[in-house]
Amino acid sequence: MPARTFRWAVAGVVLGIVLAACETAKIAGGHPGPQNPPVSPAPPAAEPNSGGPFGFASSGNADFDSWRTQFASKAAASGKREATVRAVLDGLVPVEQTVQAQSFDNQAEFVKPIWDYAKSAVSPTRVSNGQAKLADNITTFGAVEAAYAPPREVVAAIWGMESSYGGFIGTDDAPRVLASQAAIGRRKDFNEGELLAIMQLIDNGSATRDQFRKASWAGALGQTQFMPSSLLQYGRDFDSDGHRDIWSNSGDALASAANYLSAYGWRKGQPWAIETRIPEGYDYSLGDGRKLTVAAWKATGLSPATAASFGDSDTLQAELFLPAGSYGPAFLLFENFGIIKRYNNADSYALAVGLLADRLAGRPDLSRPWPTDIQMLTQQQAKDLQGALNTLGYSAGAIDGIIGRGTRRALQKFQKDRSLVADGFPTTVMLGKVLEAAAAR
Ligand SMILES: [Ca+2]
Repeated sequence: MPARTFRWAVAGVVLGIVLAACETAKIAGGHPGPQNPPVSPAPPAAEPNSGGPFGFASSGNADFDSWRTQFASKAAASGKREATVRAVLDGLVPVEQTVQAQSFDNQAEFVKPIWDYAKSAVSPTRVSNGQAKLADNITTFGAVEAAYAPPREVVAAIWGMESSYGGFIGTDDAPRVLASQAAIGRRKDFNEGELLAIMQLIDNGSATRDQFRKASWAGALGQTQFMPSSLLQYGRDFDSDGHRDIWSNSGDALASAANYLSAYGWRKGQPWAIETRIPEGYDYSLGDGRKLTVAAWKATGLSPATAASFGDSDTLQAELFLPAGSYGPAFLLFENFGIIKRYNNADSYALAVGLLADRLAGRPDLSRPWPTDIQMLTQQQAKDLQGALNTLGYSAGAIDGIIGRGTRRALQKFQKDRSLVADGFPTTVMLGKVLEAAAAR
C-alpha cells in the first residue's frame, strides 16, 4: 500500500525510532491506503442547497458546523441515505484539537527502541492468551485458514496486537474523531472518505451507527482495528448473518483480517522471516535492503539461527534485516513480511506480529537477545546524526529524528568508507564519530 505521509495510526501500533519503516509513514490499522472508498454516482437533482435538509444543531464550533453542513450535502449528493447522513453527523462535537494532536504526536512508536516493542509483543501473557484463544476458537481458525492464505498463527497474532484478542476495541466514536480531523484537523479528503465508508456500511446493512461508537482515537474499528474503508473493502461476513461484525463476532473479525492479508498477496506456505546467524567478520553492508535468494545469502556465510536448515526456502528472495545492527538478532525477511506491513507500515509492527506468530505456532524463541543495555539516541541526537550524514554527502534524507531505512543506509556507507562494522546501527559512540567527521570537514 502506498505509504501515508502522516503519523497516522491506531493506538498501539508501533514504529521504533530506530526502525521507522518509512521515515514518517504510518498506516491506520488495517487500512489499505488512500484509495477512495466506492462512491455511488451523484444523482443529478439531489444537490441540496446550502444548509441542505439537515439543519444540525450547532456544535459550538463554527468551523466544524460549516464543514458539517457542506459535507452532509456532499454525502447525500453521492447517494447516501439522508437518515444515515444525519445519524452519522448529528450531535457531533469536535474533539479538542490539542488533545487529538497529542494523540498523534505521542505515539509510543516514536520513542521506543524496536526491542521494547518486540519484547512486549511476545510477553508470556500475550503468548499464553493467544494459545488459549487459538484453542478456544479452533473451529473458527480452521475454517478461516481453509478459506484464506495466511496461517492461523499470523491471523491470531494480528488479533492479539490490534485488540488483545478482542479484549480491547476502543471507546471513541469513529464519526466524531474522523469528522474532527476532516473539519479542523489534518487530512480532510482522507477523513471524509472514511466517513463516506461508514455511511455506506450503514446503508448496506453491514453495520449499525452504534457500532461505530467503539473505535480507537484514530477511528480504527473493532477486533481487527480496520479503518472504515478497509471494513468496506475487505470486511467479511463469515457467519453469513448479513453483518460484518468485527466488533463482537470473532469469526467475522478473523476472516476479515485473513482476507485483508490474502488480498494483498500473502504467499501461502512461505515464512515471514527466518532468524539468521551471522559469522565473524561479515560484511554487514549487505543488509542495505538488497534482495537475494536464500541460496545466495547462504553463499555469503549466513546460516539459520535456530533450525537445522533454511528448509525449502533456497529459491525465495529475501532481505537481510538488522534491526539491532550487529548487536542483536538478524533476520532474512520474505515477501510475507511486506504483506504484514500492509496492515501497518512499520518494520517494528511486522516484526512483532511475526515473532508473536512464531511463538503461537510453537517455534523457538530468538537465539540472540536484544541489546537492552545499549542507549538509544534521543530524537535530537537522531536529527544531529542525520544532519551530519547529509553534511558528509551520505544523503540521510529529511532531518526528522526518525531513523528509518534511509538514515541507516547512509550510516552504513559512512561506516563502510571508514572500515567500521557497516551495520547502520546508530549508537552514541557512532554518533560521535559521525559528528567528528562532519566537524572536520
Ligand atoms: Ca456476520
